[in-house]
Amino acid sequence: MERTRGWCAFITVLGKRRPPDPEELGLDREILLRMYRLMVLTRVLDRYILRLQRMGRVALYAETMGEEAAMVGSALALQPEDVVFPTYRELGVYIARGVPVSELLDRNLYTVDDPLKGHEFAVFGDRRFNIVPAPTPVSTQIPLAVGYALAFKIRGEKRLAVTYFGDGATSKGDFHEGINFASVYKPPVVFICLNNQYAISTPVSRQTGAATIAQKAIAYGLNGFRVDGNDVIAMYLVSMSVFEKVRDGGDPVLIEAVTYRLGAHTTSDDPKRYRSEEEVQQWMKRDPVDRMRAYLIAKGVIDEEGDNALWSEIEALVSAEVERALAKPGLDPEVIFEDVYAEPTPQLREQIDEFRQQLRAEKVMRE
Ligand SMILES: Cc1ncc(C[n+]2csc(CCOP(=O)(O)OP(=O)(O)O)c2C)c(N)n1
Repeated sequence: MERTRGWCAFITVLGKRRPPDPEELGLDREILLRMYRLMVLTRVLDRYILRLQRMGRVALYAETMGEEAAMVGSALALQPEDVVFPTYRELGVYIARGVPVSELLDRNLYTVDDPLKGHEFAVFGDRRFNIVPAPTPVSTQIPLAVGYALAFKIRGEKRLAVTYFGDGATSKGDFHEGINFASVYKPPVVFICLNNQYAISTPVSRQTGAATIAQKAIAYGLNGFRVDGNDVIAMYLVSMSVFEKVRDGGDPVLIEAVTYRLGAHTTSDDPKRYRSEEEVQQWMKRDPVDRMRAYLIAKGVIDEEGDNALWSEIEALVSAEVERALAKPGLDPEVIFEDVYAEPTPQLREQIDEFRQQLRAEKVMRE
């Protein structure tokens, strides 16, 4: 990896040249298979949640398909004590952090075991995994991550705050305020922009006049790296190197992962209205899961039979978890009032009473 001040480095491990052997990359079979397994798990779960939304069981879902490598590769390079500030789309990050599939389904299906008790659009957050719940407003997690990192620095803790965000978020003040603050106080924070080419219908060419997102770091006196975000190995190696340096007191860094959202923005979106099928097909050829499979087969890490067995195993695992989650009762509607105030305010008590009356009236009407 080239670490140049004032320029972004282009990294393609699996580019046109001969793909390097795992040994040349310093990676063993175990870590390569782990990356692949987590990407496959993310893909299969993502497809299941999408189908559950279409069945009317999930309220709203932001698809991950196409961005698995950028998410899994970077998150696998983190330490458990590092704190992650994701967006609503980072299913691959949650999975790589070790969040069980069952909890992700409880969250999306709002079952009785939903860790966030039905609050908010289906995003995950949990202290056990050092994941801060993703906000719905775009980019507000960025300054929070910087503040968290500053606290680590003041306390002398060797931990990172890592924030994920999209290309669209880089047009918001929060991004500029966060990265500017980080450039002055230099806390241990890493900014990861998942440049999936679109912010809903706005293409990245209408988002910024700059040639890259990575180069925005330069204006703040920081390093920016532009990485092939559909190459899980490149994402992992760059993240490992960057995280290690920042953890050891190096300056904050911006990583731009160049990738593509193969699915819709959310289940409320119709991407056919703003991008061509031809464009999607071009990116399908760079599908990160297919690329990793091709690499592992070419290098003899896995064979066709082993690959089929892995997909079947993961399909069976996710399908069993989906069945279990669907069989669970839903949340008590009243939990929506919990966990906001330690003691409900008088206005909230009034609303709870009104809500109970309404539920009773609905019950009577049903009977
Ligand atoms: C402050 C704010 N403005 C607008 C929206 C509506 N909105 C939701 S997601 C989104 C696009 C975000 O795009 P990007 O940051 O590129 O991330 P992506 O969804 O592509 O992963 C917008 C405009 C919002 N949630 N918050």
